[in-house]
Amino acid sequence: MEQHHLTDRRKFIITSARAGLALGLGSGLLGSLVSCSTSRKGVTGPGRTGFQQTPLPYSYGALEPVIDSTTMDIHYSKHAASYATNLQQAAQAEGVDTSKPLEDVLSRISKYSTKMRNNAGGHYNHELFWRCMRGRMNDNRPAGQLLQDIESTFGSFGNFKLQFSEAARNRFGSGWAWLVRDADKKLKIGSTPNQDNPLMDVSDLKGFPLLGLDVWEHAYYLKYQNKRPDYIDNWWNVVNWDYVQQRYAM
Ligand code: MN3
Repeated sequence: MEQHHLTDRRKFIITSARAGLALGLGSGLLGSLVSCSTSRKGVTGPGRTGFQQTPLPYSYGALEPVIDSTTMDIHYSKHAASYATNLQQAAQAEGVDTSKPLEDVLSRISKYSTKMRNNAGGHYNHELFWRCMRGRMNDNRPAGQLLQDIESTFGSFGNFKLQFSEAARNRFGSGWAWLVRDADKKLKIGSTPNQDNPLMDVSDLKGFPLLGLDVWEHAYYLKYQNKRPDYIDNWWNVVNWDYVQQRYAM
């Protein structure tokens, strides 16, 4: 299974490299595109998510010991895969043009079915979630403008983590915790129920998602059982701040 991912990933990188050469892109820009999400219809960036599940950017075991390999396998290949499949069914049934970004659907989600809401959200949230993580790092923190703005908004990086963790702990039942940039370009922390997200017109929390944390039990139960706070505390060590910064710079 992991071999299969690597193969897909390699194919994508080769395709992207060709596309990059065709567009005359420098290797620096190409590098940042490669780390963004991808789809079979071509390169998509953080503001353009496709309707297909893209390859996991690392192996199932890459986030050990914070997130165990079995959880990642089931989460990616079963839970997230079925959101993508069900989203494609809903898109076909409801006449959605899947060559357009999924973000277009999310911003008008109240016009669609509950099946669309649950699966468009589920697919988008997981595509983002995988990219918001990487292998464990000590003293893992953002840098540059994002760090400065986190410090000026929340007082300190430590305070930011406390507030975000609290939002994640206190989300009753299933849902997500978020760091977003709102319409006034301010950083904001919040949470959403089920598979809703801050791009949806029905969401109380609105903004462009920079960082998302899945607090559904399927994301942590095998390793952490009922101890959601331990999962949240450990998760900070695998946040991919480079990716979050890339989204913030958009
Ligand atoms: Mn999940």
